[in-house]
Amino acid sequence: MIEKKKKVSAHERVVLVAITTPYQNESDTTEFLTELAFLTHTAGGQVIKSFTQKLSSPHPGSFIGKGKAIEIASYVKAHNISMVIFDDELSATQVRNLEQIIGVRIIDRSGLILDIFATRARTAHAKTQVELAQYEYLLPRLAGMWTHLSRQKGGIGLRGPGETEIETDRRIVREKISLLKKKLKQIDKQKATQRSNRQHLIRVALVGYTNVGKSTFLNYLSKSEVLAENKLFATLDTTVRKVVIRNLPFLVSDTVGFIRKLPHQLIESFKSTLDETREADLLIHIIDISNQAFEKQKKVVQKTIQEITNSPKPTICIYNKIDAVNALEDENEFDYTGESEKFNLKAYEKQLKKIEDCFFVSIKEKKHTDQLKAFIYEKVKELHIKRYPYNHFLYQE
Ligand SMILES: Nc1nc2c(ncn2[C@@H]2O[C@H](COP(=O)(O)OP(=O)(O)OP(=O)(O)O)[C@@H](O)[C@H]2O)c(=O)[nH]1
Ligand SMILES: [Mg+2]
Repeated sequence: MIEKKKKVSAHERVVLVAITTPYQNESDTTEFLTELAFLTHTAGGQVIKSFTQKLSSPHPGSFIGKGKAIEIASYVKAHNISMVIFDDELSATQVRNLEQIIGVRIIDRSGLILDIFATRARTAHAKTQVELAQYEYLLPRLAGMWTHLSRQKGGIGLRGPGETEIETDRRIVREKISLLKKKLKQIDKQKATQRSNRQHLIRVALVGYTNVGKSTFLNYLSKSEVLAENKLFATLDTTVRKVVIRNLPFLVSDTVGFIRKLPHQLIESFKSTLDETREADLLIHIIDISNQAFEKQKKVVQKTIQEITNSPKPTICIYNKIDAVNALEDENEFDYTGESEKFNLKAYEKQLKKIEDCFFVSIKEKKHTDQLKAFIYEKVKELHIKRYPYNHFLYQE
């Protein structure tokens, strides 16, 4: 029968694998591997080593070359590794072949992300969404899993289960999927009613890559306690808080963070979590400027926002964690040697301010947050007057 166990156990010794291709250069691969290591850490695993291979395209049968797979197999044996995680999505055949060569469990980035989501889901809504995504992910992989399971039972020489059993499982999974979809529809209906019952207030949505400080910012604004921690996907649900700046109340939502190479099953099933974002009057896009890949992360978020919203929305960009950036003090100063690798934050900020509404802050250390708050107040007030012209009492000073 279908087994839905947690994929990564605590302190599991893990090896990571990524490839460089004409579409993903070496520095991209390094960034992806850093992120994959953080994801593994979030899931409770311990990364012992990473392997990379340069390929013109992935091998259809085993993703990486056979020689590389054999090299990994001998490393795995010698270092007591129990799992290998690939940065890209693997087909059922690739998983099966790799498990045969390497001899330990193989999962891919999508499987790992789903695993993290599964352990972090708290509410019925998030749990249902994750479960749906897991079954959608499982469906095309059932055949591969069967071979794996029969081998695990020590069935060397035994034949795997017949086609009929796989078919039975496929049918069960499909039934599960349609049941979960129905359940989600029901939850969505309740949520929509909740949203329409809200007072006439401007709605602001916090968006951003995972771990940039969205929940920390909501806590700062509302003085509430939303879980914020240095792990990926600390937040899976949407939290909405009423915030009051001076005498102006408005609603702020904090939601799931984005990540590159997000499994498409997850985007699909998490669509309704993003309803707040879709319906918001103003977006606040938080960026972690201390992360080397911040510009790419920003683009991924912008692209995802474009996909879920119909028309562009007014947006404020917050470049957070300036306390953690190795920056030059003066905007006219330049690091000619390039040795200290210092970032000219001030010059960069000046340049960006010409093209977008942006603030460079440290939410944690409350650096420049007062100016930011004042700006948010002005923006919300402007939107409020436009939207509710008769509702004067809210913004009279
Ligand atoms: N150095 C520094 N760290 C910060 C700052 N703001 C937030 N953090 C830290 O960044 C980590 C992630 O913060 P969260 O608020 O959980 O981030 P998030 O965007 O809600 O993350 P997810 O919900 O996981 O997507 C936490 O460890 C915070 O303490 C800051 O200004 N500077
Ligand atoms: Mg969060």
